[in-house]
Amino acid sequence: MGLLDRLSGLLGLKKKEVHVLCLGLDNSGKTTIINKLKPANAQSQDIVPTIGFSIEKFKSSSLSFTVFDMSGQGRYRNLWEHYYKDGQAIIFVIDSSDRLRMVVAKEELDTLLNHPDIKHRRIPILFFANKMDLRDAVTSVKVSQLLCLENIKDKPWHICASDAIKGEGLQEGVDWLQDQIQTAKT
Ligand SMILES: Nc1nc2c(ncn2[C@@H]2O[C@H](COP(=O)(O)OP(=O)(O)OP(=O)(O)O)[C@@H](O)[C@H]2O)c(=O)[nH]1
Ligand SMILES: [Mg+2]
Repeated sequence: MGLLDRLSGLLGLKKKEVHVLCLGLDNSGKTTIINKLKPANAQSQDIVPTIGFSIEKFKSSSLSFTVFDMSGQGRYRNLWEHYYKDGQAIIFVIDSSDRLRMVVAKEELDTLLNHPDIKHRRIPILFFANKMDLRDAVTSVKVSQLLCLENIKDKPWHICASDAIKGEGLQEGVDWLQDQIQTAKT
């Protein structure tokens, strides 16, 4: 750590760093969400399907997030578990208009929740019921029922309806995550 870093840390100017995993099926909108959380001048105009994973950064009022934006494609999903240990929070994104694959999203969530590196930790999970702008989208309450979120008793979780293209619902989610992380550390 450099002298400047240390000084700004001591003065409380430096934001706490948090490692977050962004998970969910391909095409659910993970990269679009993370991109929208960056300052306008750092946002990419061209979002393409993620290959493997990509490391992104964004800040909230008091935290500095490093996000592992994982690919949701079937062939890359086995990469997710290698990053569970270092994750301090999870953002799980669902395409609310993709009724057909909701059951696959649930399977992936259940596998995640039962993983030894996750199962016994009080890691906060923020769900985005994304693509709310689409006509076929079901409500966040319905998404929560389809994924049986009420069964998650040992971890703090929260679900937000979002439209990542317009950026709606994202701030509410990040505010919740920030609160959880700060409460856990104090
Ligand atoms: N209508 C609508 N489209 C969205 C929304 N969020 C993302 N998209 C679109 O959905 C497509 C997939 O978005 P990505 O952000 O690449 O999805 P991803 O989850 O990162 O996908 P992988 O990287 O393949 O796992 C893109 O065409 C986005 O523009 C949303 O809220 N509403
Ligand atoms: Mg992506």
